[in-house]
Amino acid sequence: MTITITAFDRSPDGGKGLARDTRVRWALEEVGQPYEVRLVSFGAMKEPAHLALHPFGQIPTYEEGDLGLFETGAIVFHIAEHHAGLLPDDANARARAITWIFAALSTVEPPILELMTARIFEGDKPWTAQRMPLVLDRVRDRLGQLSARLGDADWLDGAFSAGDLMMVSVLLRLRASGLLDEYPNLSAYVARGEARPAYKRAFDAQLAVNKPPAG
Ligand SMILES: N[C@@H](CCC(=O)N[C@@H](CS)C(=O)NCC(=O)O)C(=O)O
Repeated sequence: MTITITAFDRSPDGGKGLARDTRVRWALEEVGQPYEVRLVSFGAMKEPAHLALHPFGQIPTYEEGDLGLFETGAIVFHIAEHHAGLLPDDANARARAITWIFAALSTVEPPILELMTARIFEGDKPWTAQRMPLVLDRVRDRLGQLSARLGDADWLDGAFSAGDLMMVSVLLRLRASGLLDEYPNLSAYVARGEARPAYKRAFDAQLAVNKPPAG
């Protein structure tokens, strides 16, 4: 059955791979599943046809036969459950890998998104300068804890898993801030993720859509 995902017809990041279709592409590349991409504009995302698939009018979505999914956590989990390569066979190790998907999305990503919001959407507000140290502290708290847990391991719990895929995807959003560089083991962890051939294929596929025109 054909898998179709949605992505921005033009990502606001200009192809840096930060739009969330990249993590879904990455998961599909890791498990070797071909997929098609339907590109949608910001306008089309708020139209009834897309809202029927994604109640919040966002990308990415995932369609396969009768199944329609939204939320990258659910999509990556679904891919990992149905294809070998992203979750260990051992039941406990599998549960722990799934836990890292949740941790990435519900514990690590929120303060990072808060930082993005403060910088990008609220940068011109009079209270931002006062708020920023608090926002940065919250990100550093999480990074410090994650860094301590990772230690000198390559991945969060044994072999690379969907949990690492999600955590690396979330951390990549910090690259431009320089904050990751304060935690060399996390920087190296993210670099290991980016070095995976499947990540590179996913990144290149989104770049082909979003690359700014030459000149
Ligand atoms: N929690 C959602 C977030 C989805 C999301 O924020 N998508 C962004 C692109 S990365 C989007 O569609 N933004 C446009 C909008 O919200 O109007 C997920 O993980 O799938």
